[in-house]
Amino acid sequence: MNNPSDTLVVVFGDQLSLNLSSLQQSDKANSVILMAEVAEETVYVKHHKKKIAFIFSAMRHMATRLRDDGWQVRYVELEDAENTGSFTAEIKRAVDELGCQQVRLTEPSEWRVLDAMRNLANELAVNVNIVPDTRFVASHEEFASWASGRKQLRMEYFYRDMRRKTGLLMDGDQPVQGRWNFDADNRNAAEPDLFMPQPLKFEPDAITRQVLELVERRFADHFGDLEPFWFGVTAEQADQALEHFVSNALAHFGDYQDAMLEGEEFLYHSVLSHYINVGLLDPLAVCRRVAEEYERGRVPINAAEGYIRQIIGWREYVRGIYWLHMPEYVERNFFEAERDLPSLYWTGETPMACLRAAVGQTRRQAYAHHIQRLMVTGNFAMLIGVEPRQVHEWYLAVYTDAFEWVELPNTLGMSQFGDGGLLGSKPYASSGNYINKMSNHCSNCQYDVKKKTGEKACPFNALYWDFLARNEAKLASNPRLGQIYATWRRMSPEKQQEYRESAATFLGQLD
Ligand code: FAD
Ligand code: DLZ
Ligand code: SF4
Repeated sequence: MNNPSDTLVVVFGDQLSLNLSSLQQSDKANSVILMAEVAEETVYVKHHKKKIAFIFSAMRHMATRLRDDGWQVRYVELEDAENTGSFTAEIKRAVDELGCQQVRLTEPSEWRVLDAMRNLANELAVNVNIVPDTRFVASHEEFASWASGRKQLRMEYFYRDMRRKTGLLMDGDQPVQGRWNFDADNRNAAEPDLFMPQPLKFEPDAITRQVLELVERRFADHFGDLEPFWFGVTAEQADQALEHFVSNALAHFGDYQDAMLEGEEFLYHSVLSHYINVGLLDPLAVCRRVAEEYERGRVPINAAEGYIRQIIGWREYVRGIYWLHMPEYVERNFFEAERDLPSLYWTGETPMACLRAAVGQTRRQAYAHHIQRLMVTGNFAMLIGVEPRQVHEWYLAVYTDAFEWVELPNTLGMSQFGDGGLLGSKPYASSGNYINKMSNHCSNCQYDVKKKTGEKACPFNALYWDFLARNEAKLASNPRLGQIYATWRRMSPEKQQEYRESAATFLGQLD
């Protein structure tokens, strides 16, 4: 680079979008793009091997694509001799070596990195221009203004505003078919089906194979199976995966959204979150594609609405909560839970069939669907009282789609109720009954889901009541738990004692 007025445009590993705001505001002739594989990002939590491979390979493919499009790209590989190992040091090195006059970046998705970038701006002699990330429906300001003055934040109301804003599934100013939410139609248990759809899988190309070799060598002690590695790593492949989902699974997405089946890792889920979160798919474009299928009469409303709600509703809502409450959000621990995360979260070794299935596929695929995350691994951690930060760090490490802005509110808020009800109105606590209703795991389990206490009883049953009893002072005033506490109080002291002893025996044997 010879032009001293050049701009260094920093593109992070989850900003792999050609329409990224920092790129749109820069010109090819006077800019150099910096992309860096840095050790610091790979170990701040020890990410699943597949996740590191996915991000590095997608970054390398993006660099090639940007060069093909005429950009100058400075790509720093993990093992480059000069690699300093951190974003800030790599930016400083690039500014010095290239003589850049300014740095531009799209706002990092995580508070930790934004903070580092703001500090860097104070240290560098050149201007650091941080521009908003326009790949979301709601800006930070919009969410903050929606939230301000409300006593309680509820996703459903925010979601309706996002429907109005995007015009998705709208008939003028009314929702199509007269209802905003078709969730009541989405509670079916799935049946084993030989023709169950599978996500589209891709053969690793030469770039991915190089990355796989690197990850195997450098991150052998990280959790998870690296191979088979079948994720797409380009925007074109992510688009193909979207089309595949739309044609094969979307129609049943709603019906079986909450279902779990032994041996079926994906059911009718889209398995697109990792593509969306790193920028290979645009969330709004995905929703438009889904709405189009509904408008053409190819999928029912409960599928299209249910799917779109996850993206313009939940995804946007959790991002809003994250930015409204960071950095203190991560410290929250409403129940003052202190237990360490049991080792079964890493080994998958447990006689509990539902947990074994969820952890096992997490290890194999770096993926589990929402109900497994919420009602199996999340529910169990909350019932046994694991410290929320440890639960958070586990989820952040083990899923390919996990970036703190989306993972933390889902884990600490939605699944652990660690924020005391900021994100959701009541804890997602349940006994074995829920898992039995929504899955066939119990028939494969050495525990008996119908038994309430004792050695053979499903541990979720006693743990559920023990959790409620332990936290009565904090939860009893919650209007949504009134009936449950009334049931607890109606139990005889002997019955209550039996539940609590059964839970204590189980917990005593755990790790
Ligand atoms: P589908 O079931 O096909 O859903 C469609 C899309 O909707 C997803 O691709 C995703 O983009 C979006 N979506 C669905 N639910 C949510 C949600 N609650 N929050 C945000 N987006 C949502 N999602 C992440 O993207 N990253 C995470 O790190 C993450 N951590 C989670 C941790 C816990 C404890 C829980 C309960 C949920 C978490 N989720 C997370 C939300 C959800 O489980 C995943 O988005 C989903 O399982 C991804 O699989 P999929 O693409 O097949 O999703
Ligand atoms: C998750 C991740 C990993 C493992 N490695 C890198 C990396 O080496 N370089 C990079 O730019 N991004 C990486 N990422 C994604 C970042 O953690 C993510 O982009 C930041 O959290 C953004 O705030
Ligand atoms: Fe899970 Fe209990 Fe069913 Fe076993 S019996 S699969 S532990 S819910």
